[in-house]
Amino acid sequence: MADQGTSARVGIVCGSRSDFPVMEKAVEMLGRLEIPCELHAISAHRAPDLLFRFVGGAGERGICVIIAGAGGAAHLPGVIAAKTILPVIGVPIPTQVNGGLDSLLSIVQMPKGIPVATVAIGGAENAALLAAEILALADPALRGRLLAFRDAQTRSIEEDESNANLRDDS
Ligand code: RP5
Repeated sequence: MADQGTSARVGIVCGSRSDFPVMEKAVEMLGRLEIPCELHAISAHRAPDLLFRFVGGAGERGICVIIAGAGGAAHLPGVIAAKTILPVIGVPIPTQVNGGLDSLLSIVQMPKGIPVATVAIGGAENAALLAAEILALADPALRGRLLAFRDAQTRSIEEDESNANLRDDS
């Protein structure tokens, strides 16, 4: 478990430490937005009791949103969603056999009544941004940081484009 402090607002869970390279992109994005988070590897299949203990205590510990990444038979986000009404965002982990399409279909096909908001295959940054947008509904300072992130993103594309135009002219 990686822990960025005791006041984590986002819990990031993945099915295996082999998912860390993808899920660390969410940790990085949340750090950039100054949102404390935790990163855990708790398999729904290999350690279900530990997972249920984590989910059961998450809200009381101050976690507001859970990001769950899993690959293959990717049941982790759905199982977490079954045990909490905290918003759950699923990240399909790329796999060697099917490129992550298996993970995507496994995570996105939730039965009605138990939602998981699913991002693109490997889309951990967007999972972090979506978690930030949820938190920003009740956090004006975070809303400001998100708007600044969007502005910087747009400016960077505009600058690249204007530099490319300069090169075309030469
Ligand atoms: C899933 O199985 C994990 O989320 C991971 O993506 C995949 C493979 O896990 P390891 O065999 O690498 O531990 O549960």
